[in-house]
Amino acid sequence: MSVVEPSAGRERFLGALPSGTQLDEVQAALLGVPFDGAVTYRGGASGGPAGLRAASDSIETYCPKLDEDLEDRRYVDLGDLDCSVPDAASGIAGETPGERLCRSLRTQLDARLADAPALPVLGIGGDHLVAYPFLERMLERHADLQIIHIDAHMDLRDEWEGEPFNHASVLGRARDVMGPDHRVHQWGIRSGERSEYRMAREDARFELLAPTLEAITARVTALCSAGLPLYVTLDVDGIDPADIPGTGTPEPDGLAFGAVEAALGLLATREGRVVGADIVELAPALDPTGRSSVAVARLARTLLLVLTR
Ligand SMILES: [Mn+2]
Repeated sequence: MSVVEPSAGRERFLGALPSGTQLDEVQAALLGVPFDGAVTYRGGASGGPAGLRAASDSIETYCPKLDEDLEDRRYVDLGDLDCSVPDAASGIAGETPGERLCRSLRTQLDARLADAPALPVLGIGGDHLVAYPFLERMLERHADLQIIHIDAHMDLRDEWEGEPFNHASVLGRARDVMGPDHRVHQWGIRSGERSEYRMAREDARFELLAPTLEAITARVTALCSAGLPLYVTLDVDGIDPADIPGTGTPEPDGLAFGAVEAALGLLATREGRVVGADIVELAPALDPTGRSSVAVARLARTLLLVLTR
């Protein structure tokens, strides 16, 4: 049984339980993945986990919109995964550095959760590539997994400069291992190559929802009623850069912060089954005002309330 050490003070809602907490005593766990070596424009997402933990000090544990308080929930911050990229001589399988990194992260993830394999986990990136091992693990565990993909970008490329495992191709790699009953519900996407849009249109397992709260509400309600296992991969650049400028690949005309918070909040109130989530692409250093990290901490609070219900 793992003995876990919180990585922030108790006044922060991340790292909220004292050291010595056992994994079978908690309802969810949080894991940081401070890696941004797979970005295509600007770095900084490696600072995401630390920035989010620090910003969690600035907001309350109580969510007035949901009338729920994280103080009533039991979760633990398991700290960060080792994000060093294994080289070809490391013995870790993988044709490319990105693939070897994903293998290494997956191995660490499985080891951390060996005593509680079904425990819902919130992964904190890092660039979007780090979501791959979390997604892959959930796709393997749930043959009918429903992925809610909130993002500005399709992320369905074959490769980026010769690397198939990149933040611009992470959903493409997930697609490679998806089965016939897996689905991806995309929301907020407004950027991609023509070929990525074509791929999403032609693959019946993908659906691009209208960028409205009504569209996501209807979909979440239907998925929850059907009792299907849900996984949320939240790239913060899905939200408008006016609300979250601290991200590496901003794209105008995004989702309103309040709509995204409301959509995630639905998952806390509907009788759904959310088996895991990640938040990626927060780059605190790209926003000197600090408001991006605070905004993302609000979304992390909501997702923790979802995962611990
Ligand atoms: Mn993106």
